[in-house]
Amino acid sequence: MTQPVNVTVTGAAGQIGYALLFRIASGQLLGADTPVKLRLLEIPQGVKAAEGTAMELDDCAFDLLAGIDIFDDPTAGFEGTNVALLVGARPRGPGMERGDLLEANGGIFGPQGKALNAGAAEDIRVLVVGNPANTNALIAQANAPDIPAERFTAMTRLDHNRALSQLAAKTGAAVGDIRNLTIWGNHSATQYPDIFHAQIGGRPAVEVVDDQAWLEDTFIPTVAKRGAAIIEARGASSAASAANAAIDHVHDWVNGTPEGSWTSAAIPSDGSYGVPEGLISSFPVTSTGGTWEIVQGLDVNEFSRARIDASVAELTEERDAVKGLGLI
Ligand code: NAX
Repeated sequence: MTQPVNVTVTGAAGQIGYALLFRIASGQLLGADTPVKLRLLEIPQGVKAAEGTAMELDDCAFDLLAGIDIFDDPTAGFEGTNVALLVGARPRGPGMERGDLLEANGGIFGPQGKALNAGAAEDIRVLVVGNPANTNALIAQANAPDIPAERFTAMTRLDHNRALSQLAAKTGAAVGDIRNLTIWGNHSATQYPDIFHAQIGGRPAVEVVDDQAWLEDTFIPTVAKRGAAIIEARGASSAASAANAAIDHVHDWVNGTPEGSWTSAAIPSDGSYGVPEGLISSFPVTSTGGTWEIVQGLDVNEFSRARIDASVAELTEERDAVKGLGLI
C-alpha cells in the first residue's frame, strides 16, 4: 500500500476546518489512491472540539484515512508533515487597527513558520487560508529559511471560483466552458478579477459579455465583496466554499492543472508583470510536476494595469508594515 501522506490542518475545530477535514479524508485533496494521516492543530481551547470532529471522522470509516492526531503545539503538529493547510488565524476584533491585526497574526504565523522549518517533510507544501492570507504566508515563509520559498502559497482560489460562477451566470455559459480567468494581487477587496484573457466556449469572454459597465460596476465589486455578502446572508463567513477552494488549490498543485488552462493562486513573485519580487501575490498559474508556474507573456491593458498596481501596492504596504514590526 502507498505510504500515507501527512496533512496538517490548523484551526481544525473552526468552521472551515469542519468543512475541509471530511473531504481530505475521503480522498478529494490528494486523489483516490492516496491514504492520508490527519494532524489537527488547534489552540488549547479548541482541542476538545477537534476531538469531537476526530470522532466523527472515525465514524465515517474512510478507507483512505490512516490515522488522526491532535496537537496544540505547532512543533509537534508539523513534525513530518507533507501538506500544511494554515486555516486558523486571528480575526480582526473591534477597534483593532491593521497594524494590530498583522502583529497578532505574526504571533501565529511566525512560530508556525519556525515549526515547519524545524520538522516538516522535505516535500512540504503550505497553503495559507487564514487572513490576511498573503501576508501571513509571507511571515511563515520568512521564518522558514530552509524550506524553498515557492512552497509557501496563499489562497485566492475561492475568489477565482466566485468569478467563474458570476461570469457563467451573466453569460448563461456552463462554468466548465470558461477558461483562463485570473485573480491578481491580494486576497482582499483590492483583488482584481480579470476576464481579458478568459475564453467562453472558445470565444473571448469580453466579446461574449460585451458590457463594460457590467464588468466595472457589477462583476469586479461582486467578486471582491462576495465574502461580505455571504456574511450578510448566512450570518457567518464562507466555510464550505472556502474549504472547497483549498481542496482545489492543493489538488491542482499536486496533480497538475489541465492542459491548456490556468487557475489563480497567490505565490511568491519572481518579478513577473511588475509585481515586486518576493511578494506573495495572486497570478495566473499552471502547475506541472508539483510546481506552480506563472503564465507568461499576457498583454496587460491599461484598465487591468491600474487595478493590478492598486492591489500590489496594498501588498507592498502590508509587507512594509510586517517588516517594520520585525515579523519578517
Ligand atoms: P473559525 O473562527 O471558525 O475557526 C478558526 C479556528 O482557528 C478556531 O477553531 C481557532 O481556535 C483556531 N485557531 C486560532 N489560532 C490558532 C493557532 N494559533 N493555531 C491553531 N489554530 C488556531 O474561522 P473560519 O471560518 O474557519 O476561518 C478561518 C480563517 O479563514 C479566517 O482567518 C478567515 O478570515 C479565513 N478565510 C479565508 C478565505 C480565503 O479565501 N483566503 C475565505 C474564507 C475565510 O474568510
